[in-house]
Amino acid sequence: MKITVLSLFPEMFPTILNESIIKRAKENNLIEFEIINFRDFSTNKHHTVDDTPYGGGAGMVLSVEPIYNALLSIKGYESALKILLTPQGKTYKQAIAKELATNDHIILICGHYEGFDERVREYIDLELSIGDYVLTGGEIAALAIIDSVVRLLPGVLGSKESYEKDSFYEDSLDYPQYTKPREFNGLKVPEVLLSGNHKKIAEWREEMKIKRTKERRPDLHKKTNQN
Ligand code: 6GU
Repeated sequence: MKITVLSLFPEMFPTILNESIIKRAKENNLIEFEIINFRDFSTNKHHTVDDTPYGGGAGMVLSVEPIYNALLSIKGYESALKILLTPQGKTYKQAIAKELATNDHIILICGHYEGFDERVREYIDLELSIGDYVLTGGEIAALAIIDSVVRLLPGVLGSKESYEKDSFYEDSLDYPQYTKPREFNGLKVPEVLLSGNHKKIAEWREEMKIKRTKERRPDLHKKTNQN
């Protein structure tokens, strides 16, 4: 898979993309990144990428031209899935991560300031938000999306780290986990986990998943219709 990012702050990306699981996925050629500063595609003398809004009002609006020119410069851009990152987008969920992970090439466009010239939306396929709060720009949203998509690509996680038991994988939360020591400050590990009875342990985990989802995320619980 290839992920292209259009951003005015390309230096926000390398640290996170060069660590841990994403770094390993790159080394194994499972993912390739291309980070483009769309300021480089401004055609005016001062390389501006924004201007004051028509009709007046505060702040600056990102111009359509540099973004359009940057998109056209991307090899294979016609067939790539082009995604605009804004607080007005569809709320990002694990189900969307699974869908994105099936694409060969996605393009993430990060905005700043008061938003994009509305005409940018003519050239994209999907608009996403990572939740109901406002970020100063789309970069952190792009990184959240990248991280969640890359770990779903075949071969990225070993079977030990597998995503199939993740929270949200089947619209439910994870069960509680414990490791050594058996007792800490009087807090004991549940007896069943020490029993060696795999059937009992699996039953307990399933029960805890349902209990947790019901208590913490009644919305998810209702959706999956467990009791
Ligand atoms: Cl994608 N961008 C910005 N600027 N703020 C956000 C967001 C995106 N998602 C949630 N808040």
